[in-house]
Amino acid sequence: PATIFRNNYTPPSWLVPEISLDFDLGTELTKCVATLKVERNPDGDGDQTLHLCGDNIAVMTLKVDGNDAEGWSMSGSNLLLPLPGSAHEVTIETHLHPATNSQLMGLYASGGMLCTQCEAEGFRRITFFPDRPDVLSRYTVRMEGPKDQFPVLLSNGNLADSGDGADGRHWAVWDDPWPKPSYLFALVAGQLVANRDTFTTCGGRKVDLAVWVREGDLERTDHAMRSLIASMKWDEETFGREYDLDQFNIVAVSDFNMGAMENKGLNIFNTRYVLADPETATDGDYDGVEGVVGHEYFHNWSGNRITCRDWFQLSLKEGFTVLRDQLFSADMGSEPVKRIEDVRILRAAQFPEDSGPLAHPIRPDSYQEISNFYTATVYNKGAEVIRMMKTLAGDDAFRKGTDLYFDRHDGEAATCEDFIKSMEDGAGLDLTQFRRWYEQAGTPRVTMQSEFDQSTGTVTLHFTQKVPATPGQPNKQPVPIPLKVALFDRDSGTHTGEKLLVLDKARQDFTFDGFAKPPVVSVNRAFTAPIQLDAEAHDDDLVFLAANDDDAFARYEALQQLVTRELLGTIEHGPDEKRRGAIAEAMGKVLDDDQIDDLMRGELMMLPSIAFLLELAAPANPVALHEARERLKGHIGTRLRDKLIALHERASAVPYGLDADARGARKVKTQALVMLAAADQKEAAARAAAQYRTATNMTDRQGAMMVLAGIDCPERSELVADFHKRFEGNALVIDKWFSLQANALDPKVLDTVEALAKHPDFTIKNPNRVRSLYMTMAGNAAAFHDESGRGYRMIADLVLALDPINAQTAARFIPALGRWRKIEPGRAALMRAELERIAAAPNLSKDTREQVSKSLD
Ligand code: B3K
Ligand code: ZN
Repeated sequence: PATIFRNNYTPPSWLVPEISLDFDLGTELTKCVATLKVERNPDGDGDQTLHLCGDNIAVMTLKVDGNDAEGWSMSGSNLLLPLPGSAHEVTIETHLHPATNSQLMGLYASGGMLCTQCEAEGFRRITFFPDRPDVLSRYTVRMEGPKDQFPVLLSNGNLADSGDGADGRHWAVWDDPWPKPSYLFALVAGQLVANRDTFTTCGGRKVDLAVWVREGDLERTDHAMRSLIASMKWDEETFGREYDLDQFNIVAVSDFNMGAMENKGLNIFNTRYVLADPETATDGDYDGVEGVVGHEYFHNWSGNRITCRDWFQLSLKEGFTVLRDQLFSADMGSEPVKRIEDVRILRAAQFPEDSGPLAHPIRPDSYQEISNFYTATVYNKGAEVIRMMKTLAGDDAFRKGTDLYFDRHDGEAATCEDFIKSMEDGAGLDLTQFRRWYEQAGTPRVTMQSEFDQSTGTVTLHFTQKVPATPGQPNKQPVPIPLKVALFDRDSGTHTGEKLLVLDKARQDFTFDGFAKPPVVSVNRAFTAPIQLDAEAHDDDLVFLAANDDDAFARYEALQQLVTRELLGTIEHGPDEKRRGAIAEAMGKVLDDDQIDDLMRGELMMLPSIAFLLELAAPANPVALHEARERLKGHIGTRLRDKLIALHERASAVPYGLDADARGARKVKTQALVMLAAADQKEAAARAAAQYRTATNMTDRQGAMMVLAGIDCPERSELVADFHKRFEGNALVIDKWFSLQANALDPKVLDTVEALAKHPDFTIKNPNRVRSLYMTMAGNAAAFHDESGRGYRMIADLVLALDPINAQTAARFIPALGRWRKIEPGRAALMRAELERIAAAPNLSKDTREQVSKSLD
């Protein structure tokens, strides 16, 4: 497959200022007539030929200015149309087959309804078009179809007209006044019902809001609607962004490759991020709905009003929009808890990517298949990079920078460089060296040693930084790393103020004076920089910070570091009794501390993930790491048994509610159960079964089931069956039923996964179902890394079966196997062998081919 390079960008030769699309709808056959007003681009290369992308479509008719076109040809799947002169009207008819579109890109059918997904390159599966984000057009869409089958007809923009036709047919015309790239086009037709509300913008525009779902799901849409209204208000208040159409529609679809899609005025969502009620959705699911509804809404400015010049600039919209949704969720809930969650995701998903064969800068230099670059790096590290600008600028200056960016580039297809320049000019930053964060892949490694001079009362912090080599980038330069630091007096437990240090050289020292004794150093507070920090702190200092740090993130971090140190030590030379004691004691303080709320307590109780630990231990035996982690949990559970039981009981008495206290209670309830289960399975099984049986909500039920699924006891099979029976027919909860079992800490879990793949509810055609079984198993270290290699084989078998059906989803399983360099040699060889088996298959998709070949390099 061809590699596309960022540096080869050239402006389009032809522009399409207007397009009208006319759809004659049917699930088996949809006819599409596209009329493009094309104009030669004065800034283009003067190419006489109009290049139109196509994918899996054929030309039925082609006209230029009303006459049959002449001299056109196909180049692969693309259409080449030589055009003299500088402006024409091109009309193209294509025939689409939504029911057989299993890739879920372009126009497809999902449960009888029709919907589209065009980002990144799906529009070319609908009609021939210059399918690149720097071609912006005004869209008018007419669609017509049988009214009983498609009573609801939606597209981007505002409804302009509608009416009934002959033979039970009807039609609608939608008009979007805002020029947009083709990837933001959307159409939905089907039997849907709406939860409606209105929002009046700060400028007085009354917007009709609707969340469209299938009939039975309506009662689960209130949280999505509340989240939408909150997002609209928040973006006005926080970023000065007002909505710009009279309508805003969200549609929930059960077959969807990703989380959701920000199509202008018509967001299309995976049902998973729309539907929520207490009985079927966990607190985590509620947060997911709020975050994704916010994310897609925020794209209306960061993505739609200002879009990307080319796909290398993807982080321009995604990194910024992730930061915006993170800040939104922090404002809606607990800021420190949200920060901890975001860092946990970064460490578990992005750090491994950044140190593996698929590492790429947040603004990549090349790609074969752009779908492979919707990554944790582009999204989450991209958000961290913009967060650093905010830290460096301060909140007010940062807002000046974003205001300037929105103002300067409104209506344009912009670049990351445009964003950086706006930040420099608006926020008053010099980002010359900072640009390296866009250029270089790899998580910077920072070391810190502190040195105390008794005679002068000074403390010197000695830092080094190194950005590791990554594929194609052997030599790296230092980046500016903003680090919030505080120096604590170990007697009083206080510090004299937080400082922001900017580390911009390979080695650098910072000196502080006025200390009678060596202080305890707290570094990278609030995780101001996305780095791996190796600070030489004594265990006692970590214990001190875990108990005393006034930065909630730093407190969490100290405990995580202490646990990490112990787990890495355990797999090298066995447990350290003294440290284990210190950990249990620190955890005990967490349980007792009435200064922190339960949401934070729940965070502090979670041990670092295996994915994160593998980054530090590599190459390692993941199963040994997993077992060490379980044993440490068991040790804590045994030592703190009484406190954990008391906590579980206190939390169980809190009635259901969506307020922070009630949510916090549910969070610590399950965390307590998890620790108790690691200590005494039998006792915990009874407690978990009781929690399941008395559960009034999915958070408690899922938490109990998660623990039970890992314990070989009579209640397990009974309650697993009960769960299925209770929620039969609710696809999202049946997804949970699959993933709870695939996630179980059970030696027989691979047998279970194999059996579940044959369950009548399993289907390889639905991405949510596939992920709930297989992505979960791939994330279950003890299962996936089973010594026999069976976990690896099952994932490879899945990739081979899924690739022809849904290449995008199949390719997402490759990174799990691609991590073989982090794994001890025996297992690594088995992982590689599976990658080779995939690579040897004929007709692999471009998506899977790119990921596999890079993973083997
Ligand atoms: N922009 C979409 C991503 C769709 C990508 C499909 N390959 C979702 C989002 O980030 O909001
Ligand atoms: Zn996005």
